[in-house]
Amino acid sequence: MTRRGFGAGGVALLAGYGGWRWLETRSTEGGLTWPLRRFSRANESVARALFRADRLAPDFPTSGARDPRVNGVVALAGVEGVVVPVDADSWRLRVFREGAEVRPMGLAEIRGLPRFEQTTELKCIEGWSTVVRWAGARLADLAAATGVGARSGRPYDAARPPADLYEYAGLATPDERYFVGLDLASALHPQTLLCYEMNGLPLSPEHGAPVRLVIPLKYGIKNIKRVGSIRFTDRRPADYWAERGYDWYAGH
Ligand SMILES: Nc1nc2c(c(=O)[nH]1)N[C@H]1C(S)=C(S)[C@@H](COP(=O)(O)O)O[C@H]1N2
Ligand SMILES: [Mo]
Repeated sequence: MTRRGFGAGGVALLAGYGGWRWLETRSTEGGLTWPLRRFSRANESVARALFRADRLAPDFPTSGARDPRVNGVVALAGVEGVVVPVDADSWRLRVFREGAEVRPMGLAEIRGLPRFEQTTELKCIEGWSTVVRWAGARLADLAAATGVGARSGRPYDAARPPADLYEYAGLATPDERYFVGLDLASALHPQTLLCYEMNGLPLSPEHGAPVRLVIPLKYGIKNIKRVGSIRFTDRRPADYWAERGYDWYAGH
């Protein structure tokens, strides 16, 4: 090694050690040393900036649609792991606006919203993906028709959302054992659907009947099955897999 090479390496080594010591002595915020925390915040704002309503997940030819594997039965199955169906007639979607409950909606009401079909990829973070034909209502239309997406609580035109929209939406199963948090741009994205049909048939209990979320710009973990409640809020909602170490945004 030349003298010069050693010098540079030594400086880098010292800088590395010094830098690590410096990081270690910084205050922690939410369990992360603050420069790292700031870095992950920067990533979040980049993720938000990229997530524009005109960014669409690809739509595939319907002929390529297949049934996805049943993956994850948290809040669907009893102790034996067997999925226990819910009764679609008595099922209600409970809708909240920052604490205040708006009247619950039945399946007929959700089916009464404009119907959309899309053939998109369901991508699991485990590494598999399946193209699926989905049918359902846009969450954006539900938020607009009921006014639940806005702080005023007044219904609005989904194409011209008001300035007082909430920042987040949180969805949970009826028993609240599985739950996801979404930034509002993702929740109100035109491909974010409350689905009641999969590949031309009514949704099965294993895939989330009566209604599951399909959000193709996010990984499978955000595609909550058996939705029981939706809350529009300004506080970032809890998220089942974010609590277990995955990225809260989980976009791809
Ligand atoms: N209620 C509930 N929804 C859930 C899960 C779960 O365990 N419980 N798993 C998620 C994961 S990790 C994936 S990949 C998809 C899989 O959907 P599928 O079973 O319809 O293929 O559901 C998501 N929604
Ligand atoms: Mo998944």
